[in-house]
Amino acid sequence: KTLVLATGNAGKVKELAAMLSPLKINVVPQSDYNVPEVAETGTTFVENAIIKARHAAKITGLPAIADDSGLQVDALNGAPGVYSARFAGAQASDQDNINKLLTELGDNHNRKARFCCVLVLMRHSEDPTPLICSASWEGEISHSQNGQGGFGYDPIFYIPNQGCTSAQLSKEQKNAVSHRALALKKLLAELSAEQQQ
Ligand code: ITT
Repeated sequence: KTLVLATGNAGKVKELAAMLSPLKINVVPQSDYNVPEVAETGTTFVENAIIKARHAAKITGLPAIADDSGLQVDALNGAPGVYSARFAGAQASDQDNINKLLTELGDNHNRKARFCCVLVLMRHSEDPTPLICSASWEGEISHSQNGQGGFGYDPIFYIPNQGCTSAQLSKEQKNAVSHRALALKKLLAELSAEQQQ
């Protein structure tokens, strides 16, 4: 059984592949099939994840999982949200996005934020009932960057009960508690329930 990871984000590929590695599934990134990027025209994580999963399933002829995720900052009314990857512009680097976020938040006392992740599994490109699971991870935006692990906004995502940023967690620690880990756990539970029917 082969499953395509419908993402061009190397950080997501690493995390999802590591979390799926105990299963008897052959997990391959969409780059192995030269799947081109598709426009994320949705206004919700769910819409964008469906667009990406359907696109990869169509081109590869294989089942595909897509991940649409982002950071919601309360004091910025939920921004950057679905625009997290492109917050500082279409070609923005993770560092550009972090800089813009820290600038916009300034010294605001309300630093509450959460990562959200929606995972969509399309068994084939015309799948009328894709599996859709979501989860979030509560934290705070730190005043400065810390840690080298993870990707994206991890260096400024402070987790109070761990006393560090998500970039300071080991891969194993992040993959045990992250928004992506939780969403994947739910997806796998739904999948195994379905297979037992
Ligand atoms: P694909 O669409 O190809 O999957 P992308 O990076 O464009 O890649 P998204 O549109 O879902 O993906 O953007 C998600 C952004 O949210 C991502 O680029 C990060 O900046 C941020 N993000 C999501 N999960 C994260 C995590 O676990 N740690 C840090 N930042 C994260």
